[in-house]
Amino acid sequence: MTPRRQPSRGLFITLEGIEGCGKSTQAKLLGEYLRSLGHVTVETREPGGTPLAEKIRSVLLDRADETVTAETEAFLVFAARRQHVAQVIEPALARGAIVLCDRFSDSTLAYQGYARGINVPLLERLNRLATHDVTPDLTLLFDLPVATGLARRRSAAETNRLDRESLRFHQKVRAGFLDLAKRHPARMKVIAARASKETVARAVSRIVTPMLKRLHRAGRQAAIGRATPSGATEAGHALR
Ligand code: ATM
Repeated sequence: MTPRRQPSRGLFITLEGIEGCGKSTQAKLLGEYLRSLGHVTVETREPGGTPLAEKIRSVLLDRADETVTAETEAFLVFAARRQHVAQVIEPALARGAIVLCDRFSDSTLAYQGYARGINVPLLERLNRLATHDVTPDLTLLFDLPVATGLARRRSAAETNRLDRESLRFHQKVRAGFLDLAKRHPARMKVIAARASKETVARAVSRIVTPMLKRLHRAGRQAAIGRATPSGATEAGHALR
């Protein structure tokens, strides 16, 4: 498993949390905000984001009457992720876009690891294979009590196979996300998600805005790097 992460000029932001935490709404609002500032964004989701990965999503979330093992879930998610990273995320970052991804690797650790019980370090290794070491620059974790999230979610028109898991399962997912945030404090920022969507959106922009300045500076440096005679190095990724 060779690390193949190339320096890129874009910014990779993931949005995570339990069901009903409001991350999809916040992804949309953040995308609008970033585009209003003139940034190019790519909004995508996992599992999914390419035609093949969306098919895998349907299989994963299907409510058919067949028991699905934890490992089956993990392999489906990783297959979808490899395709998504290769086809969408890496090219977008290479073009300098801001990629907003609704769920990514932390969901696998929270759902298939902390909640289903697959060894987390093993999932982390498999994840490196699936992502070729593409790691978010920032992960926004929208946190709220499980009962609140599930009540929101279950009032929605459609529920999927995982929505219908027990309260205990979703509590383990939430605890897993919070543990990951403790382990990765520089990358993962916890946002209280019980407030109104406007209040949550303000909390998001307070975190994201300073990163845009650094992205802008890095972009300028990269342009200067490219303008120099051959042999000069390009500026690396904005935040690495
Ligand atoms: P959304 O409803 O947030 O799009 O997520 C779809 C489901 O995929 C979500 N389930 N519920 N409830 C969590 C699940 N999922 C995983 O189990 N592992 C993963 O790695 C990812 C990305 C999603």
